[in-house]
Amino acid sequence: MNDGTIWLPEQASTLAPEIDALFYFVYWTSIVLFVGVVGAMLYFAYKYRRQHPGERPAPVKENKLLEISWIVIPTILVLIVFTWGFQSFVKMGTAPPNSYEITVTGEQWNWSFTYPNGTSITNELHVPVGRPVRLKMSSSDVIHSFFVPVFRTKQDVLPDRYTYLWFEATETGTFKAFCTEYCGTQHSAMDAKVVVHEQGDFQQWVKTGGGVADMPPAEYGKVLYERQGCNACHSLDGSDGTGPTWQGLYGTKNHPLSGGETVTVDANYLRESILQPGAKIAAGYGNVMPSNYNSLSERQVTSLIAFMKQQSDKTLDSGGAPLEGSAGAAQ
Ligand code: HEC
Ligand SMILES: [Cu+2]
Repeated sequence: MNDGTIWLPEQASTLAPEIDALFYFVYWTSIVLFVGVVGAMLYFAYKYRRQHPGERPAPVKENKLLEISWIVIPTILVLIVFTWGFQSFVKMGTAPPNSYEITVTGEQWNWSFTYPNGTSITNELHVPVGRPVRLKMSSSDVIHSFFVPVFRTKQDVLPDRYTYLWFEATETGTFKAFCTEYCGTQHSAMDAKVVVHEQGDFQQWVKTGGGVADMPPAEYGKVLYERQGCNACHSLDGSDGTGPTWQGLYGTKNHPLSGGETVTVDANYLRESILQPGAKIAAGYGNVMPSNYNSLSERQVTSLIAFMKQQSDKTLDSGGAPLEGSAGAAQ
């Protein structure tokens, strides 16, 4: 394994050594040329400096060999870089036919990943080691760009069309992916964890819907709170964010809404707030909660509510309790 250098991070994909080799070819060629050109310049400046006020330099005559070599050598260098780079470029653009496909959606300011069996997760890309993986990517708002430095792959993610990126991981471990297209206020926070598993562990992970198939609702709700990105806007410790905190939320009577009326925060209110965030707006907040959570499964919504309930010391006598233990399909 290559631990990385001051210029490049460690290599964790089959493409990485090739990309790095080209980078270092350009890098060392540049150093040699820089030292040669600047060295010659300094030497000549010294050697041919004016020795006395009346000195007139002799006229410079052409030198065929010198002139041909400064045309031919750079041309060869440029052609090497072009051919080499073009080969890698074509390779990066052509996923092997046996690739495992994962659907990626970029959205201000989260990445979500969906697997062939419906397992989906936010801000965590889980992949198998030693198997080509192809990402089928699109954006639900502006242009984003998916970049995994240790894999040396980067591709723009556009609204209204699919773009693709593939890699084959060579190392298990946890790495980082970034958004590399400025996409708004929280662009710099739009990153994701890339977890490379052994093949068997990966199969198991996907089969259990990301390791959550048998989790009790409140525990699964906690996982969803992070995976679905609720934590970007809702705190658990009472601090204010883009959205209201969940601390002590469940069971609140006379919870104020933006129109001046109030509600009792029971499971049905929470459910509606998740599935149709625009229906009732909490007083003091904007209508900015994403509306795409209406695609959450029944089990996911129930689990989120169970988790919110756990974050509160209040209870409701009737009608409000989420259905405990209603573990539905694995998702
Ligand atoms: C981009 C920020 C953002 C994200 C992400 C987000 N929310 Fe919200 N949420 C808000 C805002 C802002 C409000 C207050 C306005 C409103 O009621 O729609 C809100 C309100 C709510 C409410 C009602 C709270 C109250 O005090 O009335 C619930 C419940 C809720 N969100 C659940 C969720 C869940 C569950 C998730 C993750 C699956 C989530 N939210 C993700 C911004 C967000
Ligand atoms: Cu982005």
